Formats: sequence, C-alpha cells, structure tokens
Amino acid sequence: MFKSSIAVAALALISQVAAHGYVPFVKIGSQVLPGWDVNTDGYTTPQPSRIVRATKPDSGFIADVNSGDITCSIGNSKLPPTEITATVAAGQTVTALWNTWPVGHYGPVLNYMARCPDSGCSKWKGDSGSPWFKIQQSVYENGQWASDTLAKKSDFSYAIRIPSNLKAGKYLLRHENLALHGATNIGGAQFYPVCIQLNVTGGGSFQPTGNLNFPGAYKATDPGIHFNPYQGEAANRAYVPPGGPVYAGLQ
Ligand SMILES: [Cu+2]
Repeated sequence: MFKSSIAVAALALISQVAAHGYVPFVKIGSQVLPGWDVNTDGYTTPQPSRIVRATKPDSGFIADVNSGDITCSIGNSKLPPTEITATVAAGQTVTALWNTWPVGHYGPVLNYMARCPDSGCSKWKGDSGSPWFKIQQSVYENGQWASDTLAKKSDFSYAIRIPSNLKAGKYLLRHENLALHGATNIGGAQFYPVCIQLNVTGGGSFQPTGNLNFPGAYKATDPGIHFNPYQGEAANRAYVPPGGPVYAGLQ
C-alpha cells in the first residue's frame, strides 16, 4: 500500500517533468548529435559523455535567478563534467531540438556564448568573471511569442547562428527558454537553460570579453522577468527581454 502510493507519486512526477521539455538532440549541418536525455542519461552508469551539459534530476524549471543552476541547467554545477564538444564553423547554425515545449509557456528564447579557458570547457563552470555575451534572441514576433513559434511552427526546434567573425576556439552556448506565463508575480518566471559545448572553427578575430555573469545577469525584478504576458499585443511587442541587447560587434 505504502510502496504503491510512492510509485504512483513518482509516476506523476515523471509525467509532469516530461511536459516541460529539454534538448535530447542537437543538429549541426546535416548531423544530429545526442544532447542530454533527461530521462535516461543521468541514470546511466557510467554517465554518458554528451555535448549538452548534464542535467539532473529533471527538466523542471529554475525559478531562482541567483541559483547556481541558472548558469547551465538543474544540477549541472554538481555533476561530472561533460568532456566532449561538437564542432561547428563560425557562421554555421546549431539547432536545438527540444523534445517538446508546452504552448502557452509564453516567452522569449535567449542565446548566449562564453569562451572556455585554454584548458577547455569540460572542467569550467562558466559561473564567474562575466564571460557570457548574448548572440541572438527571439522575442514576440508576428503576433506570437518565440516559445510558441518554437512549439507550433518549428516542430520544437530553434536555430542559433554562430557569429561568423567569432574567433575560433572552445565555447559554451547557453540556449534558454524563458517562460513568462506565471511571471506576473515576482519569482514566477521559469528559466529553462541548456549549455552546449562547442568547438568553433574558422571565424575571424573577434573575441568578446563578455559582459554577463550567470548567476548575476538576471534580477527577479527585471522588467523582462517580472512581466504580465496577458496584457495584449501592444504590451507584448514592447517587451524587452533580460540580459540586454545582442553583444556589439558580432557579425
Ligand atoms: Cu512547465
């Protein structure tokens, strides 16, 4: 009796978790690479090496902007490092293939990069020294939040273009869905970041120093985080996402 009620509770938790969405695959050129499968990868021994940083226990949201989880994903800073990177040429596109995304989890899609130290990305947390710079964002366009476009028009995919003049090297790409459906209340926004480890080839000589830290870049009271998405078209079009504009000088 006791055991079976635990099992039922666990099942309910799993289905709730599955409803949010995560990034089990990443597409680069014609190649589809394993991302991080929340339901299996964290529970496989030894932990598989993936280009998306590990997340555990689940794909739930991050609500606390000051949490260490905001850098890359739930539990990431405490998990064994992800050793591998995916190679992508500057100017090429990295497409995050979400398993799902709930329509009505309104919000922008935000994308940042940070250059890893010479020792590589795998043992680097990326959580200090403001290494992050915003490379691309999608907000409210054509009468629809970017998150709804991802869910309804793009088959749960989102394409991120690596700047063509970016200096070659190892980078983290932080790709994030920010859900605002509960953001009318302070602390009600939901953050769903993932970090993809990249080896950028080609490129140019532009090496941004970065201007954002995670945690630190976001405040619970930022107008793009404490926001009522039910005010209608005009208010949605005036929405300004957190993290500032796309970093100057990227091409
Ligand atoms: Cu959700």
